[in-house]
Amino acid sequence: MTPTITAFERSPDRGRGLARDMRVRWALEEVGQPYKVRLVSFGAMKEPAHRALHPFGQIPTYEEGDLALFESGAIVFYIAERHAGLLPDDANARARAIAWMFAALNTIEPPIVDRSMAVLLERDKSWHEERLAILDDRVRVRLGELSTSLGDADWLDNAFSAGDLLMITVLRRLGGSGLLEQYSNLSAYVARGEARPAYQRAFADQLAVFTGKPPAS
Ligand code: GTB
Repeated sequence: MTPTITAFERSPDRGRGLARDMRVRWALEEVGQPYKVRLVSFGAMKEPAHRALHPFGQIPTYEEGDLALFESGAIVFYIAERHAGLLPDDANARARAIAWMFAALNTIEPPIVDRSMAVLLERDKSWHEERLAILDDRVRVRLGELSTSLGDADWLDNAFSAGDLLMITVLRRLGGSGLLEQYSNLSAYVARGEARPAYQRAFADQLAVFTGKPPAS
């Protein structure tokens, strides 16, 4: 059965792969699972029909037969559990890859989101610069630790996994901040993820929603 995901009808990033449906698209592309996309407006997201799929009235959602899922991390995990390619077979390596999925969403993403929200919503406040410096420092602490852990490896734990997929989508949100560039191995890591054919297909599909052009084949 072909799953259906939801995505922004009009993404604030103009389809540059920052909205969280990108993670789900990328995971589906990595495992070779075709999918459909239902685009939703900001208004429709808050209507009962969408809230029946997503209690918080957000995207992405994932529907497959009787199953309706929300939370991008849970959706990527579901996909990774059911298809080969995103989690190792070895039990210990699999558990470590899952730990990296949680690390991406629970440890690295929160300070990055705090920073982007401050840039988006608090620019006009008198204390903005002072607060931004604090938020930048918090992000730098985590990037420094992540950079040390990655070292000169290609991926977080040997083979590419759903942990890398989530981590790279999280780190991409720092684009334009200049923070990622301070860690050359992390910049190269993100570029390595973005170079994957599955990522490129997912990105082109998300961009096509905004440009109205079908992805180049
Ligand atoms: N924890 C949830 C998950 O991981 O699925 C969070 C889902 C979420 O934040 N969804 C956002 C949403 O639906 C879109 S991704 N927002 C509408 C609302 O809450 O009313 C967040 C996002 C949106 C846009 C950009 N951008 O344009 O740069 C980046 C990230």
